[in-house]
Amino acid sequence: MTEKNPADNFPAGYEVPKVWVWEKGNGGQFANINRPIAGPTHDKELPVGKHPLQLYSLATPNGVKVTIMLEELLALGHKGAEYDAWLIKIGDGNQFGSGFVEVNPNSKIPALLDRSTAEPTRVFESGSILLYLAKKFGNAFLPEDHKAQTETMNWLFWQMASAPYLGGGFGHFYAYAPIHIQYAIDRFSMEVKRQLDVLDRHLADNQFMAGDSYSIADIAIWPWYGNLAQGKAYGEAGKFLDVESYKNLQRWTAEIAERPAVQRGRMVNRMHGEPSEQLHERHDASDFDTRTQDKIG
Ligand SMILES: N[C@@H](CCC(=O)N[C@@H](CS)C(=O)NCC(=O)O)C(=O)O
Repeated sequence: MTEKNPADNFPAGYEVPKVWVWEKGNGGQFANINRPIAGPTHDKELPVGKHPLQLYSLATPNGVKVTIMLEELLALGHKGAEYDAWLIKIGDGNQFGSGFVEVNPNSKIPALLDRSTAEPTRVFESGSILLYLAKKFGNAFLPEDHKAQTETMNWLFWQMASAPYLGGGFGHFYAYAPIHIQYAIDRFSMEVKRQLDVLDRHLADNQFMAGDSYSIADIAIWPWYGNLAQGKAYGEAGKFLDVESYKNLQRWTAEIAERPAVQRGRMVNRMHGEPSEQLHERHDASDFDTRTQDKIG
């Protein structure tokens, strides 16, 4: 580590202690749920519905990946992809209930329980869930061709590794931190702009992330980078990062936004935005009907 003058630190005079100590409520939007300890905080069974797949989630970008995938599978005619989507309110700490922790020991949404297997199978981490569902339904949205399948995996893993810079880095320090720290905002804006450029250059020569066909790589990337490209993430972040200038990313974002399964998927477990776009829980395909009528009417 380079030598640092405590007077230059923020707050001025702060010296890094030898051992970090948890001080509850260190500020910021998620101070009430952040904790340095894993495991459940309370006993709470998870509800179980009638379908083979039980999803415990919220319509954050990571959650929306899975509901889009399930709606896409149903649109392809895979009846086994019928699902119950239960709401996990992470702001209220539902992810620390004992039942949820049994499905995801990492206490993060989304978490899936597949009850169609001999023993129920738990699946956590959104990338793992997308791959699990693709394989379960005959490599749906996973190209057979060796090169395209490898590209799909490249971009799926790229998304899993890159989005924490966007959300946990840029989004946190731009929108959620209790103070604006120029060093942090500059560092993560630089990285997110670089990521947007990576996508934009790739999409100049490719219709979708893995080439000609829409895949789980698109389903993973769109809820994060498509949302940002549409100016829907972190308040004024779209303008701040000049997302309009990434023309190929804009083309890809708009094309995917047109898909009916994407429009349905982004409504499920949604607690924010227009009430007509929120479907807090989904237990049947008909649950969308009233929302759609509201939108048209
Ligand atoms: N790498 C995980 C990240 C999941 C994640 O960060 N989920 C957030 C919401 S987007 C969450 O549950 N946060 C609650 C918490 O941190 O306590 C995935 O892709 O599934």
